[in-house]
Amino acid sequence: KASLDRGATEEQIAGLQSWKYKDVENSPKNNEIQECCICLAKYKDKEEIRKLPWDREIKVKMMDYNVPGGKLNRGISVVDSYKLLKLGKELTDDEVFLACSLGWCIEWLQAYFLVLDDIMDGSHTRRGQPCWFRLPKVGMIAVNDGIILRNHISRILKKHFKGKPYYVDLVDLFNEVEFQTAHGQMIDLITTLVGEKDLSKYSMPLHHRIVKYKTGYYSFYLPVACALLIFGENLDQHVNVKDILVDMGTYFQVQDDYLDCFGDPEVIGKIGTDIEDFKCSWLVVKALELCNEDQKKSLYENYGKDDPVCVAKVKDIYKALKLQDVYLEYESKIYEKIINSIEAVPRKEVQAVLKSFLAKIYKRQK
Ligand code: DMA
Ligand code: MG
Ligand code: MG
Ligand code: MG
Repeated sequence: KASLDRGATEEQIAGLQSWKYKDVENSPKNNEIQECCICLAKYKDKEEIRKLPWDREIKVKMMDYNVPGGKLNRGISVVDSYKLLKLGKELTDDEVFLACSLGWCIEWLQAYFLVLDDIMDGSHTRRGQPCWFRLPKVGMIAVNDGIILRNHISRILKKHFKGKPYYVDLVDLFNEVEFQTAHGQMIDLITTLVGEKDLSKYSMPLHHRIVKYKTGYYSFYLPVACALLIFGENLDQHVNVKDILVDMGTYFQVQDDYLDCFGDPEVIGKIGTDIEDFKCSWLVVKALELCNEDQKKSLYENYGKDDPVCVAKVKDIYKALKLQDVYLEYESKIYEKIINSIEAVPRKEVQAVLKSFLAKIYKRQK
């Protein structure tokens, strides 16, 4: 697929989609219907879904609304990485199922982070539809929905991985990565505290620290680490791989910051709020580095205000500073740097995993 918006290839998508996200929660491999286990595959026609207890039906809607609709890059990368580690050897049905389960676990994790992130960022749309908490019947119930989404992960892991030699490492990995992400989110949020809106504290090192934690670990390290674990590797021996993936995550979040302002909402599926939210975005940090005194004064006056006139003034400064060109230059430089570090990794199959992931995001438009 050579389309401009990048992302995974049809074949890579088919890899993850050989199992639907709900199937891993209640697969034919484990037929007992548990209190909280929902398998929509069972309820194909609308008549049957009406017969469901209403609480369960609402929960199915919540999951359908939040889990499956993204680019699925993270989930797909588990399956794709695992295949590459296997050097193209045909996977057994069981292996495909395990890789898909972990892929979907990451998509559940992503759904959980996004439901809560959108509340905290006061966002309006996500994946081309209103943010979950914006639905009149949802509101702050979305906080608990986020918790439910997260709880499913532990259950999927228990259901399909308990008894595997790497089970403890897997649970520990998800816990650790959630810890890193929540702390990244914490720094992201406390830098924007009302009453302390002071642009002078924004710098590249602060930006780097935020994005490394809020994005790098769960979006890039986690999918590859999952694949390495089911392949039987010891994660302690892949510290260099982790560092490269966290760098890739930093690059990915710079793209996210850029697209928040310059992306097409129709394509990215969300309306940017970084300027209104006083976020420590890559764009504002770059602007502060490059601006003159007048522009600096205007940035201080207009950044972080929920007013379209102020937002437009900030965007005008970004354009005057040619941040679009600065970004393109950053993108080619960082790409080259990451490729070089990938080529220093000893094992060719691990290099292939990293290159495949990088290809999914390079020059992405969404
Ligand atoms: C997202 O940061 C980080 C997490 C952990 C969801 P963000 O708020 O910039 O993401 P988005 O632009 O998708 O709201
Ligand atoms: Mg957000
Ligand atoms: Mg956020
Ligand atoms: Mg963003």
